[in-house]
Amino acid sequence: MSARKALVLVDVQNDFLPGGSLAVPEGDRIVPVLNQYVDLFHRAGLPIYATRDWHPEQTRHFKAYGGVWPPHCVQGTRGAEFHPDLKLPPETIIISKGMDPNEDSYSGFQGRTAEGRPFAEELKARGIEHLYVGGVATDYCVRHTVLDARREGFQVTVLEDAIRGVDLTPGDSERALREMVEAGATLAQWEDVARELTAHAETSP
Ligand code: VGL
Ligand code: ZN
Repeated sequence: MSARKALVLVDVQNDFLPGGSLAVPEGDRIVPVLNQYVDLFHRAGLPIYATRDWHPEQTRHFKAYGGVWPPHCVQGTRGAEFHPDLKLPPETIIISKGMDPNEDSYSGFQGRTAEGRPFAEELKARGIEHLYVGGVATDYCVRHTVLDARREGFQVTVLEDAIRGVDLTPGDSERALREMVEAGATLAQWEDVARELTAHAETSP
């Protein structure tokens, strides 16, 4: 029997995309690809999660308070909104993270649902065993989310054509991908995933 699947979109927010305060180069190029994945999972009746960085104005995560980043994804600002071209179905479950002013919270697994349920608990309560992960940034939030997912025992497929990195140091994204694979994640592209989900739908009762 195949494991119950879910799509996880990591931090597809204005501040992480071109024009934003912490823009991932070419980050907007993945938005149409993410929309295809959203459509695929939605049609298959599978859950879709969208994580978001959701910081207070003052947090040790920001340069001004001892961190390394310029202000970004401050709660309630335009920069914290999902990219306007991202087509999220109304059933999408939002996972917010980074609210604690003393924590960076790069991982979606440090996040919670609107009801305050930790992400891992939420997934386990729904019987989800296999996560398909896309979004930004490959070398920060995608990396931390994928590594935590493996630690929590989930199967993980990284959507190689639907991620982009910051590369503060050249090669960071490549290294992050290698690390994710070493932790047991699988890399896949659109054709692989479309085939997997279609095959799954055909063999389901
Ligand atoms: C992120 C830097 C700072 C991310 C969040 O979502 O990858 N990166 N905060
Ligand atoms: Zn952040």
